[in-house]
Amino acid sequence: MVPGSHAETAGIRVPDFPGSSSPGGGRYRLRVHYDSELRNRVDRILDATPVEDIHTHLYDPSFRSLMLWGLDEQLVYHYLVSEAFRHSDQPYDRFWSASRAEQAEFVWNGLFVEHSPLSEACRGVLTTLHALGLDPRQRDLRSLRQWFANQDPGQFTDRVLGIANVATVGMTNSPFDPAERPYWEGALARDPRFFAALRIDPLLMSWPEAGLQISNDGYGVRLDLDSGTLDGVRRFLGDWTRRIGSRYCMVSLPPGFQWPGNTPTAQLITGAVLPHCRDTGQPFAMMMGVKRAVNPSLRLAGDGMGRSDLTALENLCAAHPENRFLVTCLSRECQHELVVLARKFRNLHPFGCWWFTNTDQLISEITTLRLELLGTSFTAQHSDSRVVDQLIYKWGHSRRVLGRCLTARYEALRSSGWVVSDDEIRRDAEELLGGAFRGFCRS
Ligand code: HDL
Ligand code: ZN
Repeated sequence: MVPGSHAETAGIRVPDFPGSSSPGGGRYRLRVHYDSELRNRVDRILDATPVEDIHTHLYDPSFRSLMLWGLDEQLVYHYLVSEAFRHSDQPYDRFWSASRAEQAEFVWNGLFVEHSPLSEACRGVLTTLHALGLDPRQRDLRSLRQWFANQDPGQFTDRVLGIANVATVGMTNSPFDPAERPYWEGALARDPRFFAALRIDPLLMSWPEAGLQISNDGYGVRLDLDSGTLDGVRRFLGDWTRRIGSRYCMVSLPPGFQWPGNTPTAQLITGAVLPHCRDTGQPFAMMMGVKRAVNPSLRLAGDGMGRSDLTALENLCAAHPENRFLVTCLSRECQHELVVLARKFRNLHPFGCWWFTNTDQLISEITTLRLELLGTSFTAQHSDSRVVDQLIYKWGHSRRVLGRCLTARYEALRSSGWVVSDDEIRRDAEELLGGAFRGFCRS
């Protein structure tokens, strides 16, 4: 029994086998202590470990109108919109033509007043309000809104980053987004806590339309993907990488993505994106398994998922050992295969519990899978936040699940005679919450 712990001992009886050596001879008994003292140490260290949030849809405050924050924005988060429609026969268009405040009330009434807010995204709103010192039990949206109305966006952002202990935020920056592009063409007083990531879905998923835009930008690309066009795309990627100071480039891919292949997606990856990443020394991030617009009436909330064929990933990692791949999968069924591929290819770095896998149960399952097969050579989570406030709950919830998973591994180590120090727990936490990513990016 570890001194000072309130451990129940759950012995796992191990059948005697010849040659099993154990203290004092006789039956070797694997004894796993469940120890709240260790769990408290792990949680305390995780809370004190600043996070590098490597993928979000947040913008630094200098992007003004693009930065989303506040209760109404939390409530109209697309995760909650799709959940709210499950309790309503209201025509979709009536919701989309309503004001932000009316949309927020629709969600609030449907998911928080008329039903218990049991989902992860619902609980997230409550965790965030609670951490900000607000009490939602009055069910009084008006008074809650009044509090947010009195906040300054910049100070609010500082407060949220402090509560969530998030040191850096990876943005999603698309040169194909007409709302964002003007900010990059003007003068920006960047917030150093927010780093850029070049998002290239239109390039890879909507050729030749994207080719037309790149051609209009003066890169001399043609619609067929000959060497001149691929060189023009590389120059486009290089110029935007320098312009925004991007740390990696990213794409989300449908379940049917194949590589190698003669699709524009496969040809552009081979002939432009991977050479660009080698030129810049940057990883290529692939988010695999999204089915866009499964229900178009739900707009951003209408995307679905499917199981990806990770043979494409295996082929990419094997054919391009000099490229590095950051990968997350949307399908629960892909997680084990992704981890096994990461054991085979050191140029593959799994990250996060993306979107529909971002639930306590699946974060726990995926994180345990990764710890038990990869140690700490992965990035445990990214928040995918769209509203600044969400950093509080996305990281609060994920730290607790990570704490549970890590504690279980340390308890298993102790039962095998290995006791970790606080410094070692701190080192592991730093790796899992951004250090492994920085090492993988060589940055
Ligand atoms: O493609 C992506 O980056 C996804 O994260 C989508 O933006 C999705 O809408 C989302 O926000 N998931 O969390
Ligand atoms: Zn995202």
